[in-house]
Amino acid sequence: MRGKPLSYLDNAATAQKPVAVIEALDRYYRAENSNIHRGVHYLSEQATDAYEATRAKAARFIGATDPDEIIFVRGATEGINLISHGFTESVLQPGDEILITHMEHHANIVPWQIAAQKTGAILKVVPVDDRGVLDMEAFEALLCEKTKLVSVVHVSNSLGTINPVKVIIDKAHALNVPVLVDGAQSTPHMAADVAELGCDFFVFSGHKVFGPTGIGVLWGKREWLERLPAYQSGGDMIEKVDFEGTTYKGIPGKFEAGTPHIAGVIGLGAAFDYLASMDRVGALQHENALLNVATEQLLAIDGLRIIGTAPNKASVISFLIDDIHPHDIGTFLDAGGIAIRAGHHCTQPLLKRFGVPATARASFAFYNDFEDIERLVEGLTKMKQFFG
Ligand code: C6P
Repeated sequence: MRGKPLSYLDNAATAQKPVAVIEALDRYYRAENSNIHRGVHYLSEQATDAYEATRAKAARFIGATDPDEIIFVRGATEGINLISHGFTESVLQPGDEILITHMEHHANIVPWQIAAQKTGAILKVVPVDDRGVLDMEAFEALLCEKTKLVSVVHVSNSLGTINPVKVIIDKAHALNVPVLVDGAQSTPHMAADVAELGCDFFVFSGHKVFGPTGIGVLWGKREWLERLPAYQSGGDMIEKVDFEGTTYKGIPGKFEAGTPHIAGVIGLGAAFDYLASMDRVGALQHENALLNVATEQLLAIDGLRIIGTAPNKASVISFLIDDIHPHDIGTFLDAGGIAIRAGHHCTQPLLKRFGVPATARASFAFYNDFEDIERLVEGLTKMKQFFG
């Protein structure tokens, strides 16, 4: 990178891809390219089998038992949009409430704002404290019989906070309120188990779990997916079309209109295989060690302030140094081959809550090492000297 070795510390934005994923994409396009569910020929059968095999792998990846409850979408964003569309069409009424938190990504705010505008429902927001921990007393106070859905992020992309989603789900279910969990930032680090969590919907993006971009997963409980209307319509999602009317396939087909991202699904399948062959508990321990060492060494830099100091965190560190603009921090580090993200991380309301328009963010994956941290700290020290 710019003549320097690379320290890739922007894993929360997207992860690097294992060779197995790149080879699966290459093999599909080179030797197996074909459309699915349509052809009677060999290639189409092969592609269909590989596509459907990934559905079963996706179910195993998140502890779901029924592969039909897996819907392939473009990513976490589209998964949430699919559910918000369904709730707009068939659940929400004027005066109903949708409960989200102050630490949501825009992908889990804007779709609900639109749903509220269209239906007359009201968006309620659970506050966070100065460490970036959810205010659970406020959550309990806001949760009521008017709440029609709780939609909450599992791990904050800006702060790293790991939210107590199991507690949230249990409390919501006690009032018969369904819960959507945004697993975009939890799935890269820890094994999510929807059966154990008991949530009603779970979304994540393929590119953050070492798979291709443009593909992701929405999981929903069968009863919910059967109840919600189709999101898009067209080929492949129908059972029978007549000019007088159309009948739709059952799940998952009902939600997968048109030719899907077949290569993406196959590549994602290779990412699931890769992760299944890994010691994920060991990987998480390594990431936690990186988080602890990086936190300690960054805090030793004079003028550095970490935004997001929850006791239970994933390996994401947002920080500021003196009054140096985060974009300048990012640009300076980039010149030394260190890739971080700078900006609002698609969480403007959250950063406003902390009184800052942007932060610099270093986020780790299992393939990062302690040398990456040394280089980061060295880069920031040089930057401080540079800016005087
Ligand atoms: N966060 C980040 O740098 P998509 O773009 O659909 O793959 O994922 C959206 C999304 C939803 N929820 C959370 C918690 C996320 O972190 C993201 C994506 C990236 O933090 C890109 S903004």
